[in-house]
This record gives sequence, C-alpha cells and structure tokens, in this order.
Amino acid sequence: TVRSKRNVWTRKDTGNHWPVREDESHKGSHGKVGIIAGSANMPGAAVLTTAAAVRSGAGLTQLNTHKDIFGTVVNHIPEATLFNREDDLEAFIEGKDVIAIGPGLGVNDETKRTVEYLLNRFEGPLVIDADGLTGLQDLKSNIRERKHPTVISPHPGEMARLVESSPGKVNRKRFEISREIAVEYGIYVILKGPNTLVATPEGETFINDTGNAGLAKGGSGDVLTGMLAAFLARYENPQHAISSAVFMHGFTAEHLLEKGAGIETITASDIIDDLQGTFAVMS
Ligand code: NPW
Ligand code: AMP
Ligand code: MG
Repeated sequence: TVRSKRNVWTRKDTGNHWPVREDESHKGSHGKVGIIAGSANMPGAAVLTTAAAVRSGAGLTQLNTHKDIFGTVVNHIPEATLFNREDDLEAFIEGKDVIAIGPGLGVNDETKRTVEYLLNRFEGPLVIDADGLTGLQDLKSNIRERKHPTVISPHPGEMARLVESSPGKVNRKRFEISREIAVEYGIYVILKGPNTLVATPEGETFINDTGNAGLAKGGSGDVLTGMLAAFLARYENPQHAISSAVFMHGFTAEHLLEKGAGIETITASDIIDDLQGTFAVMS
C-alpha cells in the first residue's frame, strides 16, 4: 500500500540529521564520490556539479569527463581528480560510494549506455539528472532490479519527457506524478521547482520550503546534483540526505539575499561559494 502522507522537511529536520565530522576521521571516511558530467560544449555543468560536491563535504571527488576539458576543470577545482571519459567504466566505479550522472553530457547513445551500465553494475546510491534522464523509461526493469538507492532529479520539463506529458500538466499534478514514479520504479524522485518535492520508493512525500527565483537560472540544478552526491555519501538514510541537500540548496539562495545580494544577480557559482556560510550556520 502506498502511503500518501505529505511532510515538510524543515531546518530543524536538517539540523537534527546533520552529519558529524569526527575528529579521528580521514578523507576516506567521508565518501568517495564519482561524477559523470560535462562535454566540450558544457564544461560548466561538470565544474558546477563537481565543485558543489567538493564544497559539501565529500571526502574524495572524481570527475569522469571529456579529456578536452580537463584543463578548464582543474583551473576551477584543483581538489577533484579526473577520469578520462574514454577509459573503462569498470575502473571508474571501483571503490566509489556514490555516483551522480547527467549534467552537461548531452543527449546521445553514450549517455544512455553509461546510465544502463551503472544501473546494472554500480553497487551504491546512484543519482541520475539532466541528460541522464533521457529515455529512462526504457530502463525501468534495470532500475527496479537495483538493490541500492536510485535517485532522479528532474525539472518539470524532464519529468514531462519521462511520463510523456507536458511541463504544465506535471506541475498541476506534481504530488501524484512524483509519488507514482517513485513507487513504480522503486526510486527517490526529486521533482524540482519552487517547493521541490521529494518522493520515496515507499510513497512518502517531503516538501521543501526554501529557495527563491534567483535559482531560476542555468546551472542551479547542476549544483544540486553535486550536493546530492556528497550528502548521499555522508548519510545513512537516503531520504534524509536528499531532503537535507535540497533544503541547503534553497536555504543558501535565501542566505545570499539576506546578505544583500540581488535576486537577479545571484549565480549557481555563488550558491557553491556561500555554502561556506550556510554550512557554518547549520554546524
Ligand atoms: P521552456 O524552455 O521553458 O519552454 P532541457 P536544460 C522545460 C546542461 N546545463 N518548468 C523547458 O521549457 C544541463 O545539465 C549546462 C517548466 C524546456 O522544454 C543539461 O545537460 C550548463 N518547464 C543540458 O544543459 C548550464 C521547464 O524543459 C525543457 C522547467 C540541458 O538542460 C545550464 C528544458 O530542458 C544547464 O544546467 C520548469 N521549471 N525547466 C552549463 N553551464 O554547462 C525546464 N523546463 O532541454 O533538458 O534543458 O535543463 O537546460
Ligand atoms: P535545473 O532546471 O536542473 O537547473 O534546476 C533548477 C534548480 O533551481 C532546482 O533545484 C529548482 O528547484 C530551483 N529553482 C528553479 N526555479 C525556482 C524558483 N522559482 N524558486 C525556487 N527554486 C527554483
Ligand atoms: Mg538541470
């Protein structure tokens, strides 16, 4: 039976589940995150996703991307290591605690094949976003057979493609659609937008109440994907990780306005930078 309880995931909930960084810990204790993102036309998506993971507490972050953009990436995020897109994926998934795939990959056969490979072979939480979501309906049985958490983070346009509907219809039935997909596929669904919804495989929904229209700009979702990967690496409970990442993403956009930033001017990179401030508030 599908429970239809609707909950708001609050600042108090986020604080109550905030991870502790033990004094005796080392980088391996905080999660090895793999990001598969970016292409020659969209190096920014790889930079934003990876930088957000690095800035959200991940112990080690490796980016799998097109080797032509290695230089660009290193200039922005020296903390991350790199993996050549053309090399064997088996070597990439080895030892990873969490993998996120999708931002800036482009819609192509390679993206779809890589998603399928991860669904079948990766044994850990898997976040699928952006271009990684294209054609996911063909992989439903692969998804259902996974024994590890699968998380998707569509905006209403991406969700519309998945359910063969329109963004308007998705927005009108956002609770029903997010819960139906979560239960049908056995996954966590993050349906983005103002008041992002998180639906669990058990059919529970959690509403986010942070954020503002300053996030309605290219790159915001890529930042969330990196945060999701880092939070999933740090938390035992996937719903706590996901709802807390979504909370912090929006909370940081609000914090920037409180500090005097204009809503038109805040950028996805500003969100990453200001995680310094909002993590300090929560810790
Ligand atoms: P429209 O245009 O408003 O009519 P796409 P994408 C709709 C990368 N990026 N509510 C929208 O409708 C991403 O990671 C790279 C309702 C349109 O039909 C991806 O790899 C960046 N409708 C790639 O670009 C920065 C909504 O969905 C469709 C909606 C493409 O991703 C930018 C758009 O979806 C970007 O993140 C909403 N809230 N949101 C970089 N710097 O490298 C969207 N739609 O075609 O998948 O385009 O989301 O831009
Ligand atoms: P994407 O479309 O993938 O770049 O993701 C956009 C991100 O910004 C998601 O996390 C959305 O929830 C958030 N966002 C977009 N528009 C708004 C808005 N008007 N209010 C609050 N959050 C928004
Ligand atoms: Mg996106």
